[in-house]
Amino acid sequence: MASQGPLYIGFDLSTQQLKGLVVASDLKVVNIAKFDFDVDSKGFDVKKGVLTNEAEHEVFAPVAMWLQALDNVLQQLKDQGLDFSLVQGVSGAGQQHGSVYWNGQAEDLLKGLDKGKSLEEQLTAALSYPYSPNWQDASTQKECDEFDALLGDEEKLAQVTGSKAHHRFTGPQILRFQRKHPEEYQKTSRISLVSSFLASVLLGQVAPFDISDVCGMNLWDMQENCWNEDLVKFCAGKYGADELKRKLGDVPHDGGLHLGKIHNYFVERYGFHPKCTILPSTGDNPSTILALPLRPLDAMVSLGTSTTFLMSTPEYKPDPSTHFFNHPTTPGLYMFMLCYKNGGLAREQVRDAINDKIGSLKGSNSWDNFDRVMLETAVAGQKTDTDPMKMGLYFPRPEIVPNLRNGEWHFNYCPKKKELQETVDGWDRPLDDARAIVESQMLSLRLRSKDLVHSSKDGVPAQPRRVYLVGGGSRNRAIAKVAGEVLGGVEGVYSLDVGENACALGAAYKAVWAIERSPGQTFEDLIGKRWKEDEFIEKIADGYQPAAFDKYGVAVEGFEMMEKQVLQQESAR
Ligand code: XUL
Repeated sequence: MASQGPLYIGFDLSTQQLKGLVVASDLKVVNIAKFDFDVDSKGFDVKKGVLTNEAEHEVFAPVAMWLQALDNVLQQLKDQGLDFSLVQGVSGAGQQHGSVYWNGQAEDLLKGLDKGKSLEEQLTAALSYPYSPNWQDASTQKECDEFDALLGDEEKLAQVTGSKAHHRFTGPQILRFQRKHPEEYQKTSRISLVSSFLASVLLGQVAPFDISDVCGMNLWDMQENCWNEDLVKFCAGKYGADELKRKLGDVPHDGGLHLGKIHNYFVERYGFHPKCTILPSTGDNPSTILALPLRPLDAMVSLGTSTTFLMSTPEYKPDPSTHFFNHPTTPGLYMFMLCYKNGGLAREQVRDAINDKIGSLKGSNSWDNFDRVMLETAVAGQKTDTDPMKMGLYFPRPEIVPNLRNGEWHFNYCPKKKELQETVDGWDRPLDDARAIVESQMLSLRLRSKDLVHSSKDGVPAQPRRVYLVGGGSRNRAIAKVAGEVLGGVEGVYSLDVGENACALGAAYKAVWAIERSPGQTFEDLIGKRWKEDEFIEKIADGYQPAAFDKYGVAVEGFEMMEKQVLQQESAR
């Protein structure tokens, strides 16, 4: 039966698709529609949602394609019978760091949207540059070096902005943009992030940046919660800081701020209620932590093509290898993030090698052999306490955590002597790689999150309370078991079975909270009261196992030494 109560839309404008997901006040999903950029877009020759200029390591997306997608997704929801007049609030999530450049006509064109024409027809002319640099862009090494050096070094930049300079971060991207495209930069009246671009179109005026997503720019001072003057001035170059600040706009601190009512275009074309409220859209990672009432000490691990580790924490402990963002809804909390390039592909390569070796599943995508071999292998590949521990690094793609070229390295580690040896002596490859690769990915997470976890029970060492797995790998119970053995998880390891929808769901929940909260009520409190744990999550592994957890505490020391050694070797090459 169609829902009669208030409804909320969460959009997810990600790299390869736009999704619109509708929930009711009780958080149940009632509609969902998708637009796949490669398959569904007309007139854009994108691959995996983007265009590339390999010579300059540029990756970018045509903004007009996103406008086409927004009309299409809304039309699909209408065709599904969604009663738009019940929608009280709309929020969204955008791929992080991407920037959109509006020209001097943008405000008028946004305001004057006419229901008789598409968004693409009307707003393409509002852009001073037709493309949005994508988070996979790697064209800004020079600008990153300059950003890191400006405040002293990468530690200092991380201390101030929550992250060292990264190619994809918007500050280095804007710096390169103003140098490479001076005319377009001068014609730019406002700059949006992908998230605030989405809110702008819905609102019919340029929307401010979101308080969490703004931290993905290397321009925001996390502790002062304002623009860092030195960084903005440097980024603006000869055009001046005041001018750039005008382009960036003011940033409200409330992630649930009511930005305004939806533009009449959407009322007339799709049947939205004129009072429907637009809320700030945030980044896709901050939105993902809103897909459940994540408590401090809970961790989310996304096991997709890449690996992402997310925590909500009251502590700000920046480091060049990690990221801190303002929490998207809750002042006083931060989102901690580790963002790797490698993950699923590396595990699949080991799986395929094992299937080839065993023969029974040659050429298949089955995980049966991998899982069995991994669970039969002892912790750290150590059959007896006197054997060395086996550990490795598996990077089919260049990695960012740590910053290393693609490659594979194998080591034996003797914990008593704290000795490392680069060797495959004693390894039965590729079988021993099954446990070693999953351990390697999890040990890296344990190493880098160790300062954020605490003991939540007497006598139990510091570790996450719960580990939630999302993404493709989250359905694999064997991987979940090893993840729990390495990372811990006092209450266990859970899969959040929302498929690829976590991010859109988080955006829709944010809209529910922003509209229905009582004064001062936190997101965690409101969503926590409505969230039905037994329907939304499943416990898939026990988590903390004292003996294994202690052994991995020893292994993590060897792992850290191994990374340092490989980094040294590589820089000497
Ligand atoms: C995070 C990042 C990616 C994108 C993906 O820093 O760059 O996770 O947000 O859309």
